[in-house]
Amino acid sequence: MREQRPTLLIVDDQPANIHALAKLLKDDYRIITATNAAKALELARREPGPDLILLDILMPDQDGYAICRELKADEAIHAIPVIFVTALDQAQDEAKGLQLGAADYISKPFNPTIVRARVHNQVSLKLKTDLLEQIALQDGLTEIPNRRYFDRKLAQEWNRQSRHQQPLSLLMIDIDHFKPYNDHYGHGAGDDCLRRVAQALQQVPKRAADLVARYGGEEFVALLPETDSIGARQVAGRMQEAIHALALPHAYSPVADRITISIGASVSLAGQPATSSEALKQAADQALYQAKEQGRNRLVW
Ligand code: GH3
Ligand code: MG
Ligand code: MG
Ligand code: MG
Repeated sequence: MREQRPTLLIVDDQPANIHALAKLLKDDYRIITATNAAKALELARREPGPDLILLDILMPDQDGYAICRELKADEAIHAIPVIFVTALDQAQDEAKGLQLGAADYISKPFNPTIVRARVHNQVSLKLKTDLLEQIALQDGLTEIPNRRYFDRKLAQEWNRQSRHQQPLSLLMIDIDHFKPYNDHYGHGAGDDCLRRVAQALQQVPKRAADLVARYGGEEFVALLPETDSIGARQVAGRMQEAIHALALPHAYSPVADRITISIGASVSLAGQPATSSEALKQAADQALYQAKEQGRNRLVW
């Protein structure tokens, strides 16, 4: 479990400087430290990443400006705020640091109370931003990832699998005859059903990189990186079984006595010229349409 205190990464080539800052901040934060650029970047990239980086400028191998530039150029870590803590006290040094994207700049010798206050302010802002991001990417009803998150992941995985020549599978999942369910059992029961289906679907894929999201309404998607059609078929089959096992009664469905799903699947094959992630989505959508046409409660490729 993640420790409750926010994490600070202190980067300085001189252990005595690290010690002075750590002493000042250790009661309120979990402290991790690095004395060179390579270690600093490694710790910044390790999950869960730091909530703030205190960065020295004058260091023998790679200076703090260069580290900051690298942090800000990497999409995965560019949102971690950086405060320079440095002996350089000229306006042009500070200007350079801020222009590189640092959140703040503290020159030495520092006032301990001011350092604590500046660190606190930047960490509060970071935690608020994290929370907003989490809310923006989660579906409010089912609490699984939403379409915005899915679209972002699809773009990332599409680029990755094209580079590494790996298959990428996509499942579009739609609840059958959900309108009559809502009409007869009520909207509240419909919402409950969506939550239970979402939870059940989310538990099916096993790999960390697999993603299940609510695409909209009563439609869900599963993104399965490095998964070919054999693997995706297994996942789809287990999803059908999981929803069957939920046994949510649906007396107004012409296809079964309970809630069922239709699944349209598509795979982008390793080694074949990639078309686009949009085409992958359209193929799954087309397959889903056919699954509905052919009588629902089934998987179509
Ligand atoms: P099909 O088997 O062809 O998919 O039929 P269907 O009735 O499931 O499809 P249709 O698109 O006609 O209806 C979807 C229904 O899903 C209509 C809408 O009221 C319901 N729905 C969409 N979003 C929500 C939601 O957030 N909560 C609830 N309760 N119902 C929703
Ligand atoms: Mg130094
Ligand atoms: Mg439907
Ligand atoms: Mg639908």
